Amino acid sequence: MKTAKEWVRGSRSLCVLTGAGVSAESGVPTFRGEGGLWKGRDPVSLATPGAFAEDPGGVWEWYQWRRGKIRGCAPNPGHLSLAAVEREKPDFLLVTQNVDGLHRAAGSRRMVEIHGNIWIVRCTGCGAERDERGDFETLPPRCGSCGGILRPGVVWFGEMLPREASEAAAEMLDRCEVLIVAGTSAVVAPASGYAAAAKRRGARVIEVNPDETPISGICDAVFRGRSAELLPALLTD
Ligand code: BV8
Ligand code: ZN
Repeated sequence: MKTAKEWVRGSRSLCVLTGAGVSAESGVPTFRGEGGLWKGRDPVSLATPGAFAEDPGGVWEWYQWRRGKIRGCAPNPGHLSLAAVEREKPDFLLVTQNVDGLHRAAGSRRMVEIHGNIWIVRCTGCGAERDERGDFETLPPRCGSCGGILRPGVVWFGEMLPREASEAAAEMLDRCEVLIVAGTSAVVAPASGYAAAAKRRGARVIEVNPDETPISGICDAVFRGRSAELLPALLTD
């Protein structure tokens, strides 16, 4: 831990990639952990444009359930330590796969949400977008101005990542001296390739995860534990 802390402290450009595991200790169910399934259905089969086109109401039931689960959750010390360290680093970017909004709630601003945000709804008709925290009376919800079906503002499987977020992540991966990868099973592309890309370029890669993942083998340091405890340990003196 001492060496890894030195790498982090000594780095000018620090990048952190987070996944659902960073929100687990706030009570947000992860995708692939126990409880990740929903009514026996695999999230990957629900989080697709095809599933939504076929059954927008049914897919919205899942999102409304998830929004309800997340609404009561608060950022944990892992989120807070990431928000704090961004204020100390000249060059910092948090790249999150999480759609729960907890990093922003913790105060993170130098952050890109590469898989979108579950609180944003976007009209499939006129494209109007808004941050909507409440529950919808009827599902699928419809646009007040054009009557089009509203969709969750997240990136589904088979959809491209938001261009700006994706470019900002790529630029940071291209220059960061240290990349910390926390709370991700590293199976979803293109984020699953970020660690190897940074490593190839000479960055030090640190993993924080209780379990082994496909990127564990290429990391310079691996901390097998919980991010709410390990991120503050890594990021604060
Ligand atoms: C793209 C938003 C170009 C939605 C998500 C075949 C056909 C079509 C596509 C593909 C294909 N093969 C591959 C692809 C590409 C596909 C993909 O990777 N599929 C996977 C399933 C193989 N990717 C895409 O489609 C991406 N777009 O590539 O565009 C393209 C276009 C067309 C065709 C091809 C390519 C878009 C991917 C975005 C999908 N959207 N979410 C929603 O939320 O509803 S992904 C979803 O999974 C979440 O965002 C989540 O963040 C992400 C990754 O999961 P994790 O965050 O890692 O969470 P997980 O539960 O898996 O793991 C939790 C980890 O935490 C575990 O390791 C656990 O040990 C750890 N943990 C637990 N507790 C703790 C902890 N760690 C620390 N502390 C703890 N306390
Ligand atoms: Zn509309």
